[in-house]
Amino acid sequence: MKDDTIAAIATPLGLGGVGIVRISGPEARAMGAALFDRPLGDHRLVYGGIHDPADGSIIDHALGALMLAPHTYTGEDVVEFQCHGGPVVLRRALGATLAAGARAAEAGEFTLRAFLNRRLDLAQAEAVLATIAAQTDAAQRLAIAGLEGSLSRRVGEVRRTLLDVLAYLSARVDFPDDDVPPDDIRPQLTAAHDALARLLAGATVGALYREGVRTAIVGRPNVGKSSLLNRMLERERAIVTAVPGTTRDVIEETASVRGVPLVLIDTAGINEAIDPVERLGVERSRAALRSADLILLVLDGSTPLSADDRALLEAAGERPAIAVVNKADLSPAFETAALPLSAVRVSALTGVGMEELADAIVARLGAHGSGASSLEQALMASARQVDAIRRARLAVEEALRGVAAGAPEDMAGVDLAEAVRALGEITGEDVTEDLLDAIFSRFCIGK
Ligand SMILES: Nc1nc2c(ncn2[C@@H]2O[C@H](COP(=O)(O)OP(=O)(O)OP(=O)(O)O)[C@@H](O)[C@H]2O)c(=O)[nH]1
Ligand SMILES: [Mg+2]
Repeated sequence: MKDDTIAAIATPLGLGGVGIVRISGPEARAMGAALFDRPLGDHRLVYGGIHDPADGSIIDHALGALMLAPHTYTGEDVVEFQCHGGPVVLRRALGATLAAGARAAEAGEFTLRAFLNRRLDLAQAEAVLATIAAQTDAAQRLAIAGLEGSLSRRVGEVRRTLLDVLAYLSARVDFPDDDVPPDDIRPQLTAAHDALARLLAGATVGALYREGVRTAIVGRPNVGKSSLLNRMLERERAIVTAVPGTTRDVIEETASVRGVPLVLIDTAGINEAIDPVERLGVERSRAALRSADLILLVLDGSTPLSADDRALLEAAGERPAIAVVNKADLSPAFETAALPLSAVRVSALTGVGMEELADAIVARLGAHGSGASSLEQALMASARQVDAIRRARLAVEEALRGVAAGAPEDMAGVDLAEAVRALGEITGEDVTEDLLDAIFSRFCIGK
């Protein structure tokens, strides 16, 4: 654990009403006192001037706050200066703290210290990141639940159950005679397994909210892909014209569908393009079709299916896809029932069918029910956390199989220890330096 004093600008570097310089560590109090011309009071805001220690000139008029350990974000003494929110002011104020002996903080270092000082567990620290990164209301609500410990609590319960079983198993090994009566560990293991399966389901839904769903809008030229994008964004983002081949490059924008952030990727219409620019665009839409998490295959419902449409339907059939049969305001030229994908009739022009499309998307993603009820089961979890839960569940499954097959009890112990370790990676009881680096380097500087 580093015990030096760190400082950073904690607010974004632009023009703003207020910008904050944050100092944390054993010397924070002394440094704050050296830079500020009024005495700082614990958990009080004091108005005063920040001085340049080099020449004594005044850098800014600011509010200074001293927060004494342990009741601070990092668990250390913290000083914050609320300056005027300009990049030059803030750089000079930060420079003064560095001149006074602070070290420039690395990305996520304040939150890392909060974790190391047990102000937060690891799952909560990751929830801090998710709270900042949240792109929709629903994602942000999930992240705050995580910050309040929803994931930690549920993972912790399972971990404790498994530790109890492990304790029992090692007692049986150490005192093989009558002291510890034989007990059936299967009910506890089954309960743990079911709890992990529920966690995994919730985390999988949560991951959708957190990471967003990369959604490619594909189809042949002029079927209304860009119109659909604009309709889903509720603004005129992409150019729409009656000329086929309007969209030539890939456009990416995030829309919220029942609270799930969809990263919509509008692409060039797919056909056998001759024009080299158009052909490049077509290549990109093919790539999007292959790599997206979800495909919205747009068809023009007012004209019969073409060979291009059929080829696309076939390609999309192997991927998570929905057929969006557009131009429902015109008279239909084919039946949707015959399509090989689940299909929704919409009109990007009038907005008809957009609710049904949202239902179909949410159902397709497995985020069942209305936004609210799927949110109740959802847990904000990162890919790393989902992976750890999955490993724990596999290990418990393995232990159950062994017990059922009559394997010696201490064999189950090996699997259970593995499960306990995987769960400990989530809350932070079992983490390596590398893992911490990987997690906290994704934070911004000053957090
Ligand atoms: N009647 C009707 N026309 C539509 C609808 N959606 C789009 N259009 C029209 O279809 C034409 C093509 O729309 P775009 O959204 O540019 O189609 P696109 O698929 O993005 O076309 P490219 O970018 O050229 O591949 C425009 O004239 C739109 O006004 C709809 O629901 N109903
Ligand atoms: Mg277009």
